[in-house]
Amino acid sequence: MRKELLPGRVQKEVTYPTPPAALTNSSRRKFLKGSSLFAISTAVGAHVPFARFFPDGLIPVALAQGAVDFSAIGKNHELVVLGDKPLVMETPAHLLDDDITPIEQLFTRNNGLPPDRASIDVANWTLTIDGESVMKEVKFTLAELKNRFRIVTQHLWIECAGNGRASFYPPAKGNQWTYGGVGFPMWTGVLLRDVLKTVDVKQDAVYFAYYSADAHLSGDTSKPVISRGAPITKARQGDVMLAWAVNGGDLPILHGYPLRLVVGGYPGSVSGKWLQRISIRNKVHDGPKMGGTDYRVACEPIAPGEESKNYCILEQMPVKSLITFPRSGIQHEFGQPMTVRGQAWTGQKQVQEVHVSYNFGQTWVATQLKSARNPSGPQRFSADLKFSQKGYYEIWARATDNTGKMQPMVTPGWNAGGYGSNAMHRIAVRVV
Ligand SMILES: Nc1nc2c(c(=O)[nH]1)N[C@H]1C(S)=C(S)[C@@H](COP(=O)(O)O)O[C@H]1N2
Ligand SMILES: [Mo]
Repeated sequence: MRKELLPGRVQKEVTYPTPPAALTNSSRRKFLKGSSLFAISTAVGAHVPFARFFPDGLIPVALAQGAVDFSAIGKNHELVVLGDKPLVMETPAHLLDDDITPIEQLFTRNNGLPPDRASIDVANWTLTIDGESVMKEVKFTLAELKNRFRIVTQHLWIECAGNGRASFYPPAKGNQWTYGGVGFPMWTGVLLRDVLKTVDVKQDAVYFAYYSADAHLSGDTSKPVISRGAPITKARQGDVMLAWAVNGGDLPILHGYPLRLVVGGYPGSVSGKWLQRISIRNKVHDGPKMGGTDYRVACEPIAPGEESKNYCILEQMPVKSLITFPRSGIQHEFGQPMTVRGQAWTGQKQVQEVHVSYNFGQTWVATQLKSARNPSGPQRFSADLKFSQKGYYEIWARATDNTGKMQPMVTPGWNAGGYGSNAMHRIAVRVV
């Protein structure tokens, strides 16, 4: 059993059933067939409210949790599994308290199946640069990338555009990310702009797009699962990397071994993993996950639940922050100052300030905010809070970027895909 104090929703401690440590294949298969209230309840070891509303075959999160062997994939077992096929896991806020997120704590977002690590021949892995807007296709081996270009190491946050989706109402379809679809690792590689300088790019270039080695859930690799990109002007900036290492080691297979894009400030979906090809396009890229409601939001504001006539591609991510210490639910000794810290980031130039409140937003305390190690890097904030009486408190954090935009209290801009939620993070503490 684990006990937790959650902000707002509950005023006293609630107890959740512990998910089963592991679920055998046969019990899982049985569950998938049965999917009855009884089957679900026995599988998670507790009564599941509203189980009758589960569509057939949908695995509740507690079951997916049991379906993942965390140590086999090199992941911290506290990551929360949002789906196991494809594998999607988010990081609880307190596991993002390191300046540089340890790789075993980085969230994972797969759209299909990663290539088999054993099948990857690194010595012969090539990156092809092609497309309507290059005069001549060019290929680079990994060794050529490493030898011919300046190697850089940069601290760049990566955030899934759907991070925060769970807060939309009416609910938005897709992985129900809460706050942890973000991480702050250190990437090593070369700059895409340096590589493009050696390629004959035509004047009419509009967009760059990636193609990768992952497969559809069926195993089909004949067409891409996801192939996204960004305006060519972005490719010319210093925060777009072709990375082969993270936190000083090879990329783990889950995170794109042996090569991936890391596009600073943009939705994580642009940071293509298992990178094989970059196409320089003479139009906005039209690969899978570039159209419909994928990574696109209403151009003009719509009411929640409404349909939009015009969709615009989500580019720079909005300003955001996360309280990474203390952990929600802790008890704090009265009379002692409480250190609050976190991470803040923005798709704009930089985060200008972060404030915290412990009285539901009635007053705000300016935090000490560090500058980023490099452009598009995350920034740490911290503050010491003093409480004048014992009791239940919520700590809220609110970041403001260099354009003057600040995080809203509630989820802004409802959109069908549930993208770009940057509502403030809140934690609950009890001062005793
Ligand atoms: N080839 C490929 N690249 C991909 C994806 C994918 O499914 N296939 N997922 C994207 C999405 S939606 C996100 S949010 C990030 C997640 O990166 P991570 O799993 O390393 O944290 O990878 C992006 N790159
Ligand atoms: Mo994503």
